[in-house]
Amino acid sequence: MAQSWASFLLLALFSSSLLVCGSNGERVFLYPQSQKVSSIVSQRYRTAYHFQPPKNWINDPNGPMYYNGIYHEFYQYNPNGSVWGNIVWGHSVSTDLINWIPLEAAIERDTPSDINGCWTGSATILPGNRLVIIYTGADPEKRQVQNIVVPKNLSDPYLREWTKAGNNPVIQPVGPGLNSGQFRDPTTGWIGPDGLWRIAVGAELNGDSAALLYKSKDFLNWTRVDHPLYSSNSSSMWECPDFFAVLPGNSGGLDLSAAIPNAAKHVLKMSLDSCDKYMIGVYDLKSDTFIPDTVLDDRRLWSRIDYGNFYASKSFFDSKKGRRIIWGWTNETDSSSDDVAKGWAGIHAIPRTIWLDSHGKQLLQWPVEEVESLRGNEINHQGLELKKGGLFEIKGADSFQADVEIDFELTSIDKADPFDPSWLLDVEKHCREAGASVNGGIGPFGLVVLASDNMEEHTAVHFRVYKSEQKYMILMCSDLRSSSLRPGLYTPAYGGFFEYDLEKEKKISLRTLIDRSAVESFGGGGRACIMARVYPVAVVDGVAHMYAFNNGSTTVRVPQLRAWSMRRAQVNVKGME
Ligand code: DQQ
Repeated sequence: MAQSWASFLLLALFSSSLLVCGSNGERVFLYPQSQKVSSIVSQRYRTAYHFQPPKNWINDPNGPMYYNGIYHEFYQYNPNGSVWGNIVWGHSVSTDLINWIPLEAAIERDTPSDINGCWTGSATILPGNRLVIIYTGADPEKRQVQNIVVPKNLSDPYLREWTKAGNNPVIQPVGPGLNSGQFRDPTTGWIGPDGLWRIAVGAELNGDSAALLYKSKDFLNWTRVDHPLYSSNSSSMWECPDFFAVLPGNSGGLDLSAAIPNAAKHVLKMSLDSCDKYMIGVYDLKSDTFIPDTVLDDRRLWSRIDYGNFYASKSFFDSKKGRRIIWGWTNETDSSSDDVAKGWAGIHAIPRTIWLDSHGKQLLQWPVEEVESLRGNEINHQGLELKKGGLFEIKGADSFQADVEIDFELTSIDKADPFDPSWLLDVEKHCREAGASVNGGIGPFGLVVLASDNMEEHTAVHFRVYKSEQKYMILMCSDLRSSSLRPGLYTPAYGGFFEYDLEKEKKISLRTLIDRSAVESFGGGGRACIMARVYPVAVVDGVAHMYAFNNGSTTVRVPQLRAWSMRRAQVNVKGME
């Protein structure tokens, strides 16, 4: 049943494209000039169930919330084009987090305190079900200030219109050590034991990165606390801080403004280096500071929310289902001129439930259950075995729009190769070296998606198992290097490691959501997530193949493989409003 991976590589060698060694010894594909490369403008790259506006540029998710029965998603939006600029707050509403109704922009650049941009911010539900949004404005001098808006008409279920506070900006970029051009992205508010509201704002403070702490009685008049919530000299600025509480081993969410159980931990998420990182620790009420459980000076070692293309994320407590949900922005990885030609750029990842593992060390994420409403017929295979070189084609689902769940069970863990901690400093480099066709003791095994007939184009999402002293470390890679024959794309081999109790668990799961140009993967039950964008050209006009594979020496069983075609969601379809 399973074919060999090697036979496909041979086919690729003798097909219209040519696999050769690059100057650094890497394997690269050359393809004849005559090969037709489809235009990037094709609607085939536009996602069918990820969040995006009808057109133009989108970046950070802003102020996500559930309020009076409606989910709101705001977003950084350029009303004039498909590159970053002229930023206002786009606005959409939903009852299920998957189908969205587009509305008029909620916050526009029409006052001195936001004339140069209405940047990222957060929503807070105040006692008495009152609602407030605090966001960053870029003022005429391009200083960053914090502004307030409130709904104009609370009887409008969609909250279409918003009124700016008369005393905006409510926070000026002043105070010792503060860089007025690096002071933005206020968090959702929370109440301290003194009954005062608190928010954190991302900043550069004396050259260090900081989540600055502000206090207020009424959410309108704010005072900077004399110390930050947390700061670090390992980096120089944090964008989009997010601060929330989680209970170890409990997938339910917590509302930061409600009573927080003693056993809870706190999470500080920060956006830097084009990725979202986090620390787990405690919020010390006495000192009003966040104290991380572990402090790592080298920020390359900080935990990641996602190892791929996922930035500026923001979470909220969903009181409808008692869970915490995180949204992140995923950029295009084509060129700006491609985006201008397409007329759109940027999507949001599928909203994910986020919680803390029972050891209190690692955040886990899983696509919200509502996305399963898009699943069509189920393809189900059980009891497969993938020997070394094994390749099993998954047929019968729409390979451009699919949800695939595979459990991999190891027949032995004896052959795990030794783990080298230096790989943690540059996991992408390790994913490049230990690619999908490079044999290991256990792995690589995983999933190949959007593969052309002869594999000259494909995206591989795979695992390898390493033994590290008393524990096992799992490498998860999402390798985009062969995802497209089109030149000029950003095609890294993303990767991350997670610890796993293999003796207890035995199985390693992979879930991948394929949505035309999005490949969003969740490994080990959500311990490692990798969001990626791909623009295949050889498969778009034809058939794309999808395979489970194993190129490791240890045979891998697949007790269960399920795949579904995914229906198109109603995402901001014009005329719905
Ligand atoms: N995007 C916003 C800023 C934020 C950045 C501007 C992060 O507020 O720091 O569009 O992507």
